[in-house]
Amino acid sequence: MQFPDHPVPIVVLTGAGISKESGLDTFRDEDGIWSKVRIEDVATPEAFRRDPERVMEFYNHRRAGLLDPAVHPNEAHKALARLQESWPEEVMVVTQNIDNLHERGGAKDVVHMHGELLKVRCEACGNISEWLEDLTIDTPCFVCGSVGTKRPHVVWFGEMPLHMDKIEWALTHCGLFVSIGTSGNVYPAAGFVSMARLRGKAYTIELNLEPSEGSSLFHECRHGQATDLVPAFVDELLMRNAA
Ligand code: BJW
Repeated sequence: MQFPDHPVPIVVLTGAGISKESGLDTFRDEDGIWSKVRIEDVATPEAFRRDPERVMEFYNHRRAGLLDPAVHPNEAHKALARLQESWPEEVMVVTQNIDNLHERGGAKDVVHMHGELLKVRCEACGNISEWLEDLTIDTPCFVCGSVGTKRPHVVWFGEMPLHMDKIEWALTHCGLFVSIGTSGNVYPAAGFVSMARLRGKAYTIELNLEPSEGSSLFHECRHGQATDLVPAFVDELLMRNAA
């Protein structure tokens, strides 16, 4: 299969690697988050039921890290916003990341399949609201007044990722699928490349520091830092389109 020779709808999937050069940790690299805390202690509904304070402390720490003034969107986030702005067809950015660096880099309508760190959800009334401070188990819901029902608006293992209908539709109708900075360890995101190839008949490209778990499934792989690879790839796409 060849690289598309005309503008096609694009789906871009991003993971923690795209935000690494902005100063946010990845999960499965040697110094990543899962080398410091156990998934079973902080990223499952069971962990939250067993020890909500521990889980909230984990997300409070990461929220404060994201709000650190030294953390900015990098050239890879900005390049994807430039692609959305200039590409004649739809460019859907689907991210597994719960940070807001795509939006701050200028991207529009970002699909956060694993939730958002700067939002909390009330399990009693379902209200989702922006949240920039520490969250505690005593924080009442300002909509329904319940106490002990607020949680980080993130998707833990065993929970259903968000916006799946919209994502699957886009994967089925895209002509190009680009996966950036993700290790391909977590489903359903790890299965998107196959869905785009088989259902969408898309050309598929991986841009990652190193070969991911599923790198053999892609038509093409480029390896290096996201801030080098992504701007160069976007320039290449826009030049092909201009030619
Ligand atoms: C760079 C770089 C640089 C570094 N430049 N690159 C099918 C088969 C087997 C299991 C399952 C299956 N389907 C579902 C499952 C179960 C499970 C799962 O996948 N388990 C696996 C471990 C096998 N999946 C789920 O539970 C999901 N839910 C689900 O499927 O629901 C269906 C269902 C539910 C109920 C009933 C019935 C059905 C939910 C998954 C939730 C994931 N949540 C987390 C944490 C929450 C958010 C948070 O706290 O941030 O999401 S886990 C964590 O991993 C986080 C990430 O979004 C996710 C992916 O990680 P990512 O982004 O790939 O990061 P890394 O660190 O792994 O990789 C970074 C990459 O970047 C590396 O390759 C580096 O080399 C690279 N890199 N620097 C470029 N500068």
